[in-house]
Amino acid sequence: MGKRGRVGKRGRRIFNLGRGSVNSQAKISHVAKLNILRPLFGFLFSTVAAADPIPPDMVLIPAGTSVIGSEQGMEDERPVFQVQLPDFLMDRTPVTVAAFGEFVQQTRYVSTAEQFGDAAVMQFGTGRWFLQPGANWRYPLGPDGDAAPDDHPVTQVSWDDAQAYCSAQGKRLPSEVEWEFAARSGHEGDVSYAFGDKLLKEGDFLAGIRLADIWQANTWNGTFPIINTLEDGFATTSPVGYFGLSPAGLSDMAGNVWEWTADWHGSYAGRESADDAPTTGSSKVQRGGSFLCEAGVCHGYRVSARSHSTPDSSLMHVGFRCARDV
Ligand SMILES: [Ca+2]
Repeated sequence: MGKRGRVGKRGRRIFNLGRGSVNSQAKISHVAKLNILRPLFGFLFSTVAAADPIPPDMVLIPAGTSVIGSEQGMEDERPVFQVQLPDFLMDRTPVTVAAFGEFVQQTRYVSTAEQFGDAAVMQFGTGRWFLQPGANWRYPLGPDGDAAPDDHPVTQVSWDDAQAYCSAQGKRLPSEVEWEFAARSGHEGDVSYAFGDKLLKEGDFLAGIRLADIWQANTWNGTFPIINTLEDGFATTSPVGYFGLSPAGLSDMAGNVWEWTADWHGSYAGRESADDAPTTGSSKVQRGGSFLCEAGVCHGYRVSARSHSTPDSSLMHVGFRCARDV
């Protein structure tokens, strides 16, 4: 997995920044418990352990049926269709900077942004996107910006980078349908966000006084792209797991960073199952919204919202998580 050649010609790097930027644009593994029981059950244990395929950093998404899309959503979220999926596993959180760094150290992988020497950064205040020289997964805003914190989702990674990482872990990127299915998992009926229907959770009472409401996602607070009031506490990325856990046990499925999926972006017209995603295209779907999404502009952190970019795009508000068959 050494250094690859430059991906295409620079002029072909067309950033479809999608709504996220134009607008700018559990199961706990039983392995630990079983290790305690190992001396007691000897041979029997080995049989039980082999039957438990869920690593601690992943969640089992149970098989079932679900609607995909929203008739109230943007044009590319319609028409709604239904899918049936088997059990599968999803990473609990987006891949962190530390985890990606470990992968780079082990494989000497060189990311797309490092090959090009730049990556896409949005100018706060104007919403203008530009290719920032020296921006990459280590320094998402460029060499003069802060280093990416270890426990934040890795950004400035292309679809190709995401694919390479997941493959090295024996995993894969989730399909677009799997991503939405997982976001909806654990909810009865329709739901707005992976963590529920309310972006603000009412604060608890302390000594008879109700504390401030709690944000459930890292989004854009205020008027995009001019004013970010930072009510949720973060101007860019936030630590994984900090915001709104879904009933299925997944964090950061709304806000923080958009997440690459395996699929090409295309219309839902004619879709009838999980198996008929487009086989070709120019851009790959991202899901989940980001810290740049304001509800009045893109509202990209809804379960059905979609964005997309060319596979060699590296952006300051896009990361990924991996999935795996059971
Ligand atoms: Ca924020």
